[in-house]
Amino acid sequence: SPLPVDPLARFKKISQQSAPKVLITGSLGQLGRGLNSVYKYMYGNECVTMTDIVKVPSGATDVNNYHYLDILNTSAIEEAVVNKGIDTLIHFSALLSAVGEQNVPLALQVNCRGVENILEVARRHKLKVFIPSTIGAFGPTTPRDNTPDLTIQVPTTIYGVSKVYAERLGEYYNSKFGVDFRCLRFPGIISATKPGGGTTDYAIQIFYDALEKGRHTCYLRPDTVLPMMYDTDCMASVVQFLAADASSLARRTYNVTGFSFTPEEIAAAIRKVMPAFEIDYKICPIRQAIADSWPRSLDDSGARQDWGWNPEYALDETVQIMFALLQRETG
Ligand code: AKB
Repeated sequence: SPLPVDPLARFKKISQQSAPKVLITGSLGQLGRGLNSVYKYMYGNECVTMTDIVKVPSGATDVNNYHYLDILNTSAIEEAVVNKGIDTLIHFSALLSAVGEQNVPLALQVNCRGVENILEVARRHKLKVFIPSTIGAFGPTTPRDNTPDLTIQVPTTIYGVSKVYAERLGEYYNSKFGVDFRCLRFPGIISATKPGGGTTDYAIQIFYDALEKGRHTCYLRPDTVLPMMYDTDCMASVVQFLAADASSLARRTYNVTGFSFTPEEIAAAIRKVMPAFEIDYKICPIRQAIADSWPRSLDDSGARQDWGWNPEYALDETVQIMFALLQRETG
């Protein structure tokens, strides 16, 4: 069935600039494939090099120009940058919040050593570099509603600690060495791709379960409010932020967000499309504690003012497009 909106249409507006040469790390994760499609659509097949450490899933038709790249190996990153004439690094490799708690040494390696390597390569080769941060970079002492760009950041997960480190190290590389570092703090991202190891993952799994079983068992309490954003808005925020003139940026790290809801509220939105949908709850204490330490909503007025950020999807539109995409995927 046709999609309610053409997800790529808005990117035409941004594609007036000359084509960047982009390398994406962790490109087979939740966000990489979508961003690859957007850049390909805007500038043609050759502008993106996708990299990761796993094999391409069989049947994937959207993966092109793909290479093995271990972000813990600085000279391998450099080799790819030099060989491909890269000018922009988009660093998506990371262990997410829930899985990070299960393997702290690996989280430190991937999330901290990886960021150090990426920033060093960006410094040496004068690259623009995007590293996402997250609501996880805030903690229980942060104001939880309308959390501003500049506020208390005392996270209680290794994921959050590593993301504050990435933010601070990137800002330091910017002021000390002039590296064009850019960073957005994302809420939970809702996409038609399975994520791995996050606290906000239920907001994706709920759609797969709705279509497969007509019901979902949620690991968060029904009243847990978290900020979220639909995939296309997330892609637009990256592309638009990277294209923004450096002189318009008041800082290098901004909040961006879409809308906030509880499991109860998303279940109600799903029932508008699938009236028989049911939800029940089996709380995971680890993920609940993480969610309870995070903001309920983000203030992204800085991004709106400085570089024109403007999300397009609210909850109902997100539900509609998720069903349309997943139904198309499963035939
Ligand atoms: C997670 O839940 O860990 C991520 C995030 C909000 O950064 N999706």
